[in-house]
Amino acid sequence: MSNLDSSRLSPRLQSVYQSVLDANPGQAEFHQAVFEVLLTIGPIVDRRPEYSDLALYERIVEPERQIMFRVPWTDDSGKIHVNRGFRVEFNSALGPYKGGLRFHPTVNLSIIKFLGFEQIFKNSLTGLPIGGGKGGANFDPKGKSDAEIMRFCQSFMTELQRHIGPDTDVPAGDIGVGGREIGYLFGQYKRIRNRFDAGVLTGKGLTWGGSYARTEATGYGLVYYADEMLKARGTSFDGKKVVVSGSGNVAIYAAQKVQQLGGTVIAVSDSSGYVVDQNGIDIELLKDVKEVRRLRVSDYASEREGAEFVTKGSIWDLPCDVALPCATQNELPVEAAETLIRNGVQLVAEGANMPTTPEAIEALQSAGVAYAPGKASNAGGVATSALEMQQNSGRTQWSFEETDQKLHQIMVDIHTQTVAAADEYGVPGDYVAGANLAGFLKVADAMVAQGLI
Ligand code: NDP
Ligand code: 2IT
Repeated sequence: MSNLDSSRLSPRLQSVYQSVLDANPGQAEFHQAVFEVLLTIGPIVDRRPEYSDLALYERIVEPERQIMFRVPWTDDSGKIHVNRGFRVEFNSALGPYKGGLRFHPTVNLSIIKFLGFEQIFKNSLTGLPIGGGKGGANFDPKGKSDAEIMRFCQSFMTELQRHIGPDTDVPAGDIGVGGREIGYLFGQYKRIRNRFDAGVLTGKGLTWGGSYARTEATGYGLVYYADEMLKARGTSFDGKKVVVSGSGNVAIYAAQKVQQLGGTVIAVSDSSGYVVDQNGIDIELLKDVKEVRRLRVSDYASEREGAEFVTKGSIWDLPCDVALPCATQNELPVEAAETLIRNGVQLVAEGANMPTTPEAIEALQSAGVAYAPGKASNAGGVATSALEMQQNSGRTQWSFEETDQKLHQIMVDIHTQTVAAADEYGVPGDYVAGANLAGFLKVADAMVAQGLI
């Protein structure tokens, strides 16, 4: 990919990137995530010469530990299947490794490493004491019975339990892992370890250690962040047409918060197509279709008058003021960015991790579109996970309102921090650089203070 050309990096960082390419052949997503960070932290190299002397850059791109394991399980007919499980414990400078688990057939080491790498800087931006990690399996939950999901989760945790703990590594959900899976995972951990370690997983049920507002947190946090960006441009969500890709946990609660703030969400999607509903998505129906009945957006369309299910083209073909990609990596390529720009989009904020390709980011930024990278704008989920850990440590539970208020304040603070870092380093308005610079500096300084680790 031409714009991952290392000659664009600061000379000191070119060799770092080359060694990442050499040591991790074929890991395209991991290369992409590392390149984006190295591209934007160039100004630090001269200002902080000690980082070079201490091989800080070389150390931060190498995970502290990578675990891969066999996950055997039987389906309802008794047939045996084998999947591959992962946990990448990337960086513990700021706290226990923290990050979600993804169950999706596309999962591989490159994807888990890109997610774990981004998680380091995202978690740093939250201001809370959490390091970075990620895990998952190449397991496809689609079409599986509850009993099959449970047996898979139990087998996965039978190995994972020896690597995690409330002060060591604290997994949570991501694609394909929600409340149901966290329940089965927690049950198996408790059974093997004989410990009710509430703080070992986040995203738990509300009666057994979960936090209010964790389910809503990533989507709500995304919209709180985007709202700050709009405010900075003298506008708001009121009256805006909004397109949200995906229809999972992040997308549903992003759509709900947009509509609470006066915007209209005209479309959501899944991997088979998108649904257009010019009257505004009916959130209760969407939740019923996706969360309760575990159906598809095509089922939403067939149950909602005036809604249309589309399989041709892309959701980004729809004219809108705000676009919120909330499905998966590289789902918004440069062609889509160009269409959005032509149609007058004002803001793109990422709910998913790395949904916008490098070329698309450049196109949006050069066209003057306000663009927020996921590691800033989707940090509300992991931030609320850290709030869940705080509640677990205190053996207490806060109200929805109190937790949501803390989440809102954290997103406002991340916005302020990213804007300030971009200003300080001479790239005002560049949220990518702002997020990477602010996130990186805190982790790097902690690593310096902790010696050669
Ligand atoms: P869910 O599993 O709840 O939903 C995922 C949604 O994205 C589904 O609509 C799914 O459609 C769609 N999707 C997934 N993979 C693909 C693909 N390869 N192509 C097209 N569509 C796809 O996951 P979440 O909502 O939790 O996660 C969405 C994104 O947000 C991910 O990038 C995740 O890393 C990120 N994120 C999640 C956080 C959280 O707290 N959950 C926190 C921060 C970021 P289909 O059903 O057809 O597969
Ligand atoms: O990408 C993410 O930040 C998440 N999937 C949430 C991680 C967490 O630990 O809550």
